[in-house]
Amino acid sequence: MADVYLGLGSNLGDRVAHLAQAREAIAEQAGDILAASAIYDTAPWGPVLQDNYLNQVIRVATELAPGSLLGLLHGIERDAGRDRKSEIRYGPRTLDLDILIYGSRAVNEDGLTIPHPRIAERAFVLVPLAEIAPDLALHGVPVRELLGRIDTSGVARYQPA
Ligand code: A4P
Ligand code: MG
Repeated sequence: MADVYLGLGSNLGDRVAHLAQAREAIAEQAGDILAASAIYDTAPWGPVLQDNYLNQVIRVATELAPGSLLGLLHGIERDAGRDRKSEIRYGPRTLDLDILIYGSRAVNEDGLTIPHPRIAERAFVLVPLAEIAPDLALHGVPVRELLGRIDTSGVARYQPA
């Protein structure tokens, strides 16, 4: 059984529903959700001008191997209407599911890198991750310490209207 952290994101369509459907499908098909951060409203990171995202991080206990888990997550993204062929890198999407951390495993394969290589520079990942796992170490550095190194001003708890 592996202790896995997943990043959830959406900035197209019914963002709250996309995250809820993802959590439901993950709990059904990957394993129990042991912890879930709040949902955060986050300014878009990266080079593409686009709407704000909702982001969340969850901790899941799974028997699935990393590659199988990634395949499952891609299927859940497709079910949310995501079409990878017609999108741009770092651009808008109905649902994005990233494997952030998989136990203590490092994976460096074509199409799968774990820990996810851009965690330390992304407030939209570190703020929710620090909420549920502040002492978790990423390459030897606790998440709460990584969080202290970046600008978190674009990340706020989501308040439904
Ligand atoms: N892939 C490799 N490693 C992983 C992993 N650990 N987890 C591969 C998941 N996928 C992984 O995914 C493209 C391919 O990456 C996958 O098919 C898989 O084989 P992707 O999500 O389209 O893009 P990416 O290259 O993984 O980029 P990355 O860093 O995940 O960025 P995104 O997801 O493209 O960025 N701003 C805010 N505030 N919040 C966001 O959620 N998201 C994006 C999209 C841009 N700006 C954002 C947000
Ligand atoms: Mg991604």
